Amino acid sequence: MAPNNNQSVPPVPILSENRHSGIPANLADKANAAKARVWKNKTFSGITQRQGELPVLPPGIERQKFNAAIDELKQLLGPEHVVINDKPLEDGWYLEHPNTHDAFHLFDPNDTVSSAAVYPGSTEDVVTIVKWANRYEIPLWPISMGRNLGYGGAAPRVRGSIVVDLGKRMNRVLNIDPEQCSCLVEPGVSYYKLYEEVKKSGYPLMIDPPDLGGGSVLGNAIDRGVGYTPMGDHFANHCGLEVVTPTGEVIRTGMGALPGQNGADNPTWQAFQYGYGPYVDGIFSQSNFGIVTKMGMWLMPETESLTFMATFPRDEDFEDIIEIIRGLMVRRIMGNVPQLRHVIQELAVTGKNRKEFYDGQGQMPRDVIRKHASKMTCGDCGWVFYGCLYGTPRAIQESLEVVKSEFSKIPGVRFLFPKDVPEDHYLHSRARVCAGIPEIRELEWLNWKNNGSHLFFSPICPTKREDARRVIDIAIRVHREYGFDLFPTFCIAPREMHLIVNIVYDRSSQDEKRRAIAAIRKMIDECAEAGYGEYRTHILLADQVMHTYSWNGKSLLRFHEQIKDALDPKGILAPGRNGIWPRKYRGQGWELLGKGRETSTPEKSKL
Ligand code: EUG
Repeated sequence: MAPNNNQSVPPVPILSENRHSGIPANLADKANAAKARVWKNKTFSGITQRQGELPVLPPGIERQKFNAAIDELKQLLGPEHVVINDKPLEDGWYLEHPNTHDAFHLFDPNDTVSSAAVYPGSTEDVVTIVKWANRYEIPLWPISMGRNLGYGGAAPRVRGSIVVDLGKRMNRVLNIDPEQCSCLVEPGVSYYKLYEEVKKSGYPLMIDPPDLGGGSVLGNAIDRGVGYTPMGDHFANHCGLEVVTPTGEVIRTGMGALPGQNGADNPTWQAFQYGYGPYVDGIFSQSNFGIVTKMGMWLMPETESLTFMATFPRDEDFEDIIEIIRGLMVRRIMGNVPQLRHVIQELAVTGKNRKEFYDGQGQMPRDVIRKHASKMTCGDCGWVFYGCLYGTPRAIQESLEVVKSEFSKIPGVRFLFPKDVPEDHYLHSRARVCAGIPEIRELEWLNWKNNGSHLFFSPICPTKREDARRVIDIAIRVHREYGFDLFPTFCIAPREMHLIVNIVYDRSSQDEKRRAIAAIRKMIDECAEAGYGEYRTHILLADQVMHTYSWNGKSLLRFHEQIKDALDPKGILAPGRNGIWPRKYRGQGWELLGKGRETSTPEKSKL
């Protein structure tokens, strides 16, 4: 297909213009510029034509039955709220992401596609949809915002599932409580939107955004995503859920189960996480056990912060850096989620194509990275640390002294503060994220390749020198073998680290897609053998990851399956999500456990 570099780039949707998934007006210029850079690196249309009869049907559902079911759903919800997926598949971009398939496909884009999208406007609508799905045994795939890029986007694991797009019509911030420092949100509230609503409220509160602000606050928390302030563990800082179960009951967790006076919400729903009895919130995170329609989230009282960057000269400083960081973090001298990145990411986050640095095939050689880094703000170094200190100006200065003296044990360390770096340096964007202001900068890595797409490899390891070395060595070796540049980011907590490896590939290339998936499969296996597992993964790798959590003959997976079968006897809710399959799918080849086939669907299934 012809490149469309000369075409003008359509402007991004704006949040205030009634687009829940849009960009705030004040970030629109940045977003349009970022999009233009991506368009410059586009060498194919990003639109995939469809094959065969449409829409793609869910397994075991005949077309006549499907059409009758859809007619009924249209009657139940209003025809305008049910949309059949029968158009060409447009990959779009971050702000115009599709809810029809995975924009960053690893297989054929036609593989993990939905049959339709349905847009509920209320919890009652969600109940209606769930009961309808049980009647017809049609699988549902709920999404909040449907971003989750690098992990499958909005795509359903089972072809032909109906995407329940919660965010489009359920996107209100229902409450902000300035005394309890909390809020109550619906699935369609992005970090961009929550930030704007908090600002509008005038209350002195801060939110905790992840690297990109377009994701759903609710969706990110229940997928156990991470941000960078002291409240960076999003699931740990949620408080209270409203959930529609797979058979259409509505429950509220924690204190929400105790009715407030005269029918009001319970006044401690967003204040005390546990309520009474078993703490069930956990089973609605990274699962297919319920559809979360409301979530409470704690907010941080506004505070001063100082974001800084420290560069360490040698790649081999790595283990010593990790030890020092742990010491600072377990003592809570650093109380947020700092990042440690390899210097190559300073090149990538400029938004330039790798060709501008290096025009050879395979990995960019270390001396080429060095040559370019030497001319940049970071200078010739191995690792770059982005941290942030919080509190009163005095407390910040005191902590900074300790951080400086600890890091100075590594010869050649350099500290840089926002005032020291050019206006377009990434440190400023980091400082905003750490101060609770959602950003869009992190997307720049995608320009590394033409038609840049990414896949996250996200293992957890202890914040300790030997473990960190073992995990990074696996990533180094496998990336070398498969010819990908290695982009490691450690998101660090006191006791463990999330290593996020961003595999950037050209999605117009079958070969790159195959190598990306082969590389991640190998890293998952090798890490598991060494005792390290992923905290989150792409929908097509969920089975492999879930099966690495195999202690005592995979007894935990069997426990999940028991819960699944009890809660969802018809197996309608997000089959295969997080590697959990309903009974009727099990043992028929749905599980994607290793290399081999390049489709999500088994050849023979009795469904
Ligand atoms: C990032 C962090 C994540 C994740 C995906 C991306 C950040 C990349 C800590 O979790 O899951 C710079």
